[in-house]
Amino acid sequence: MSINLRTAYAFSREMYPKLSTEHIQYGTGGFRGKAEFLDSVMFRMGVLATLRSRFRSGAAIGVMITASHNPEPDNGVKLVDPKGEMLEASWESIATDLVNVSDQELEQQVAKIIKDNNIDITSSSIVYVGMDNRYHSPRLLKAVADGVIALKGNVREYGIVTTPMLHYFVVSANTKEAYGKPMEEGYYDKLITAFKTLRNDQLENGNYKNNLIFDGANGVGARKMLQFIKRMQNSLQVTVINQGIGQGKINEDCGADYVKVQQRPPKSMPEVEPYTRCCSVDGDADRVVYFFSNDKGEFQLLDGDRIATLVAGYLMDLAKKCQLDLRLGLVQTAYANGASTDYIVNELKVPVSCVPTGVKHLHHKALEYDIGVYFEANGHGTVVFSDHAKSTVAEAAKAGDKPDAKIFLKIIDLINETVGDAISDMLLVETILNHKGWDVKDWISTYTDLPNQQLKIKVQDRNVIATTDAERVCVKPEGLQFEINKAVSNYKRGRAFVRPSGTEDVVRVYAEANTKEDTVSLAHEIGILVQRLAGGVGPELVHPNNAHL
Ligand code: 16G
Ligand code: MG
Repeated sequence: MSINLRTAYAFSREMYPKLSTEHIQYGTGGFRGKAEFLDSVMFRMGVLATLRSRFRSGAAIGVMITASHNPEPDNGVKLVDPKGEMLEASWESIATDLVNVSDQELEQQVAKIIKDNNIDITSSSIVYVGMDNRYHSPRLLKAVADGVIALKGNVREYGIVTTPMLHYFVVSANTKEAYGKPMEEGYYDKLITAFKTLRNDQLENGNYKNNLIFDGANGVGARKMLQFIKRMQNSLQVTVINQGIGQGKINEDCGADYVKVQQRPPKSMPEVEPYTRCCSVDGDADRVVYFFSNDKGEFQLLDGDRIATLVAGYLMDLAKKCQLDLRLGLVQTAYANGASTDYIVNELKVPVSCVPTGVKHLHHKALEYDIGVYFEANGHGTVVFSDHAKSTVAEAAKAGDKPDAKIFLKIIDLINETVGDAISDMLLVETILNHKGWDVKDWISTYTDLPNQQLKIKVQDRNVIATTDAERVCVKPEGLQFEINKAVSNYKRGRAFVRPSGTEDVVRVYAEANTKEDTVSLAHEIGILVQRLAGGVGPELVHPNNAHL
C-alpha cells in the first residue's frame, strides 16, 4: 500500500482550510471551540488518530466529537487511547502542534510525526468515530473520516453515541471482545443484563421506590436513555425530561453542569412530590448528579462526592461480606467537599487521595488500587478494578458458597470502567439504593455538606497562576498563597484554592466554610486577591451583600 500524501494535503487545503490563526490547545477535554472553526481541526484529528493507531500496532483509537456541557454553538473533539483512557499526554502536544500549523506546513508536520515516532504508514489502522447530537456534529464527523481516509486508514462510524459508549467500543475491540461487543446493542446488553440480575425482581425495597426523573440535557444521554427504557421492561421506571428534538437546546437551562453550578433544578422541571429522586446528565452523558426537593421545597444536591461515598461504602461492605482482601481506595480532587473527605476518612475509613482536576488524573490514580473509586464533585467518575480483584471475585462467585460474590461480579459488569458513564453510574446508584432500601433522605443524611462557592475571575493571562499539591497550593504569583492562608484562617472550617481553568480563559476560585455567609465572604476575599495579585481585568468584584449599593 502506498500513500500519496501530496494528494491528501491538496485535498485537505481545499476541503478543510484552516480558517483561524488563533492558537488552540489540546486541553483537559480535547479541543473545544465554536463549531464553524473546527473543520480543519477535525480533519487533522482524523489524520492523527490514524497515525496513533499505526503507532499502537493497529489498535483501535477513538475520536469523539462533542463539546460536552458547553452550549450548542460549540463543538469539540477528543481522542481515546487503546485501553479506553484519554490520549497520552505526550501526544496531546503533538495534537496541539498539528492543529496549529498552517495549511502549507501540514505536510511537513505530518512527516515529522511519522519520523519522530518511527511510524510505518503502510501498516494497518482503525479509528472509531462517534458524535453527540449537535446539528454540526455530522459535518465534523465527515471531516474526521476524511482525515482517516486521506491516510488510507480504516474508519468505523458509530453515529450518535455517548462519550462513554465510544470508550466502551474501543476497549471491547482492543480486548477482542473480552470486555463486551463493540456495538451499540452489545453495550445495552451488558449493562441491562447486569442491572436486571441485580434487581432480581425486587423493584422496590424499604424506602426505595422504583421511580426516577432523568434530565437528559437535550443531549445524547436522553436519546440513549430512551433506548435503555425500551429494553429494560420497567425494571426501572424512568421519566426522561429534556429529551432534545424540539424540547430545547443542548445543556440550555438543564443538565448536570447547570444543576451543579446553579444549585437548582432544570428550568423545565415538572411538579413532583417532595423527595422524588431526580438525576441530570451532561450533553455527552459522561457526568451525572442527583437532586431532589425536600418538603420545604428546598433544592438538595447529591453530587459526585455523594455518589463516590455511596459506591465506596457499598463496595467495601460487599468485599467484607465475601471475605475478600482487596485494597479499596477513593480518589477525589480539591473540589471535593471537605465534609465528604472527613466522612470517607473517619466513617468509611477508606484511604483517600487527591489529584489535579481532569478525568485522566483520577483514572490513573485509581488504577493503583484493587478497587479504585474516583469521582469529581461535578459528577465525572467511575470505579476501576484490578485484574487481581476481578479474578478473586470471579473465583469466589464460582465457589458458590458466598451469594454476595455473585452480586459483586454483576456489579463489576454494570460499571463502565473505561471512563465515567452517566447512565452506568445512574444504574449503579439505583442498584445500591435499592439493595440498601434507601431513599434520597437516607442517602443525604450520611453527612452534611459544607456550604461552598465558586467564582470565575478574568485575568490578563491565566498562566501566571501555577499550583502544586493537587492544585491546593498556589506557588505563583509569589505571595498569593500567603494571602489566601491569611484569609482562610479567619473562617471556621474555611478552605479555599485557586487554579487556572483548563477549558476557559479564567482563573477559578473555590471556597468553603462553616456557614453560607462565611463562604460567600471568603470566596469574595480570595477573588479580590486574585484580581489584585494575578493581573485581574475589568472592575473589582463586588461583594454580593453590597451588589445593590
Ligand atoms: C474537563 C474535564 C473535567 C474537568 C473539567 C474542568 C475530562 C473528560 N473532562 O471537562 O474532568 O472537571 O474539564 O474544567 O477530563 P476547568 O479546568 O475549566 O475547571
Ligand atoms: Mg461531558
